[in-house]
Amino acid sequence: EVGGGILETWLDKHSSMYNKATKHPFILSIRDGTVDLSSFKRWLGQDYLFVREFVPFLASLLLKACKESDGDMEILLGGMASLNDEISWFKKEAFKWNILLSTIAPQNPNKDYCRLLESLTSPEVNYTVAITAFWAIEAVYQESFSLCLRSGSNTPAELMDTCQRWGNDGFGQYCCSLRTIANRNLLNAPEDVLRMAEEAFLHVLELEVRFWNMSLGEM
Ligand code: HMH
Repeated sequence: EVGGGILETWLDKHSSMYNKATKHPFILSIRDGTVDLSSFKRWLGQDYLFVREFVPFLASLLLKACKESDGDMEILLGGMASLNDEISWFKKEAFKWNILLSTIAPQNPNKDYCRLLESLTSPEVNYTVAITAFWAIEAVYQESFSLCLRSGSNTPAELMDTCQRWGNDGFGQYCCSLRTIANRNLLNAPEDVLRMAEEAFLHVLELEVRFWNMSLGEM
């Protein structure tokens, strides 16, 4: 069930935008070992704020999944458990880098991304649209950070833990499960839902690029 779905069609159709999101200069600088640590610290602080906003979105998705399918619910519940761990990890990591999380204010690209999450949290938003966006959000990080773990990469030792968090095989499997779920729902979706899901997918890619740009200090 890996290839041949609607998401694969969209990945192909929008491959240039997808590559901009998954092979961003910020990620390439981590992989090449040339990363500016102030950029990394900016990313870390902003992503902590993003992940906190991610919780109500995932909660709303879980609520929708409970009404749709038991199998989906279990996968998303696993995601919720990881998110709990992730928030603790951010706190530990911030301490390691001397970042005071309580003093960080969200920058505009982050605010815009959180606004998208908030709009997708509404009960009126179709489950298929929301799960498509959720898959895209997770897949961009998985693809990006796994690039920094490939053989031949020059990722600094102190950033390996970060890259492993989203680049590890378990997270890769999780993203695969999300893609399967989204594809199954898209296959049965009416035309207007398909259009909204593709729009949400593109919106996520756009905001991921802006989020990486923000980390580089370019807004
Ligand atoms: C901006 N996108 C952003 N932050 C994250 N932590 C993820 C995706 C993956 O959870």
